[in-house]
Amino acid sequence: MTRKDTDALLAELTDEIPIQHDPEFLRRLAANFGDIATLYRRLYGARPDWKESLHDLVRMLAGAYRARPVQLKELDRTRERNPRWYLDHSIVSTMVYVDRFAGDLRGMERKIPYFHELGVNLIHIMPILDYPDERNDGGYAVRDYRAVRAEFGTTEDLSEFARLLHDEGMYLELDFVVNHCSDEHEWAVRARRGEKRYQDYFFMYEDRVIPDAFERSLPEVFPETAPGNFTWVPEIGRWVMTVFHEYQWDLNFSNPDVLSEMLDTMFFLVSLGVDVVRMDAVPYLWKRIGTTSQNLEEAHRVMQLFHACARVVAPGVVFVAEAIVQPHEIVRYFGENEYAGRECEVAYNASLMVLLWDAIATGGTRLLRRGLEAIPDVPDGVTWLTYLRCHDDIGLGYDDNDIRAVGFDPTAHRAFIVEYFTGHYPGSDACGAPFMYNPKTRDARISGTAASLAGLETAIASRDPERIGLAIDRVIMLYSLVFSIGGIPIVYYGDEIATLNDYSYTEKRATRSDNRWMHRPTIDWATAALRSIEGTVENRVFTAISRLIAVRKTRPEFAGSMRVVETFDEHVLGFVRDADRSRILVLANVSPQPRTIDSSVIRFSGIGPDVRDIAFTRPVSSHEGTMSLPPYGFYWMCGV
Ligand code: OTU
Repeated sequence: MTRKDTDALLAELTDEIPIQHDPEFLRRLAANFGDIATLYRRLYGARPDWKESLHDLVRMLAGAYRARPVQLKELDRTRERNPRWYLDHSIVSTMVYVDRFAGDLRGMERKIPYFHELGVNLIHIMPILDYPDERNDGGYAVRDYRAVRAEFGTTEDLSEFARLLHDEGMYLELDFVVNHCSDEHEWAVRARRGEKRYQDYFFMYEDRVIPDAFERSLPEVFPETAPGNFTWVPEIGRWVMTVFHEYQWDLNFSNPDVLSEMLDTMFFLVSLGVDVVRMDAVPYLWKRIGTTSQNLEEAHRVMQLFHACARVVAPGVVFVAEAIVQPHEIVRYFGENEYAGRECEVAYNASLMVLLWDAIATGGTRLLRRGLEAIPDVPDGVTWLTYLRCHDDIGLGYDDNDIRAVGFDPTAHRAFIVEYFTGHYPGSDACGAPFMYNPKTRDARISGTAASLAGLETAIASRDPERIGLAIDRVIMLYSLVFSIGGIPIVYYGDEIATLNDYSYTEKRATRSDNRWMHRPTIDWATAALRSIEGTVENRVFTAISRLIAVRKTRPEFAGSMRVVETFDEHVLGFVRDADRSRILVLANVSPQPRTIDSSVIRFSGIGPDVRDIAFTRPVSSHEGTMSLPPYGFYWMCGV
């Protein structure tokens, strides 16, 4: 639509509906209405009533704006003046399950000093909205988006927690499970009762014709436990689309009522004080027969529309895309062309995550380097979430072409990675478990905590101090890359004290068939207290991680640009990070052997000749033109 068309539409609207005479709302609406109307027409323009439903949407935005608490409106204004607040190098994230970390939301308040001690300040709390007791996918099957699950507290407790975080200069991140809801959600219950309005919120079919047509090209997310993408619902005699588990009903975004309802829901959540919204499973938001129904253009349009509406109601809020897809598809969630930087400001760097683990398995940097060099350009003003572990499995989502380009066979290499991390490869100390092996595609993913995957569990069982030391060094080296390579780093809760796999999930019906629970630990605070006792594993890891975070916060280079440098050793990764007038050179040995490299690397990288290590202020051990790195050793170097 042209500017003239959207202006005319907006004029119609302002005449017709009592938009609150608030200059701020009207200014933001005018600034973003062009995008809103254009996107809306692209998605719903084929419907005869699209203009009326767009009017309804704007009315809803006015209501959401009015309901936004004054102190959050103030925060929005501050962030409008500093729109890049989330790009600051001082932001370091963690993600925690409220119950497993602190019991409930009140308990979370008491953990704020722990967050300070570690140095994290963007707190992602895992799903806490009301969900059923058993069929809940760890909270990703929401029964009521407007209520906190009773065991965690209330929505007031959540707002209070957000307020406390803000007072401490911290931020709150919450999931928005946007693609599906629980089959116990009121919409699903009413659909099952036969109410047409709510049946249209989902994808429902009386026979197998359409489901079969979809199935021909739809992949399976949980092939072992939830094969197929449709579930028979006997009460209404219909097949319902359930791409994830059979109790997670996919919402139908081709129905504008669903869009409006979910937007309204999101505004309710952010009005509680959420700063960062994690958009769960975004690639799946739009479905079309004959496609994989992932990453479709309309899914991007829906997100761009969400973003444009948020710029009107809550411009201080930032979106994270949880799109665990191929590298070239992930970057599209930052927005492209006229929407560059205006879809999601942040995205999980799933590609880098698996490449870090790849470097451990191979003891080399071939694929990691290739992947770093091949990370597609991203728009200005966006950033990555850089992580090693999260609550999900590790999917081997690298690009086959990259694997081939470095001389490996994609199928054989993936099989090797799975063998390595499940501890079946000779010499591997890794202790992970295969997740969702799919015999049709031979695809497997991996579960396990960072420490167990890095070999600590096996090493402790062997009582061999050298092996234990090596495993600890592996974890620390990996985290040193997470903190230095770019993006917002995440410390997955428990990793900072080297938590091992928890096998008790097999004892409970709700978790038994999902081994992702082995890396969703219940923190034992007596064990965590060992972090202050010198020489313990917990102490060695916690001290290093908190130290690296503290150093990162002092160095603006870590928010600057990154460039891979040649080290002439395939076991040593090198890159520089640049601020306006200063540079840091990072070198990391990803292998269990000591490496000696040519010190010209320092000169060629533009720092030096005299350098110092700021990571642990260790002397850089150089000798006659060479420099050595111990097994899994690393330096963050700057000139003196
Ligand atoms: C997400 O993950 C969540 O992180 C999971 O915990 C949920 O189970 C799931 O959504 C359903 O809500 O497939 O293996 O491209 O890969 O959304 C994890 C994105 C997943 C998907 C991702 C999904």
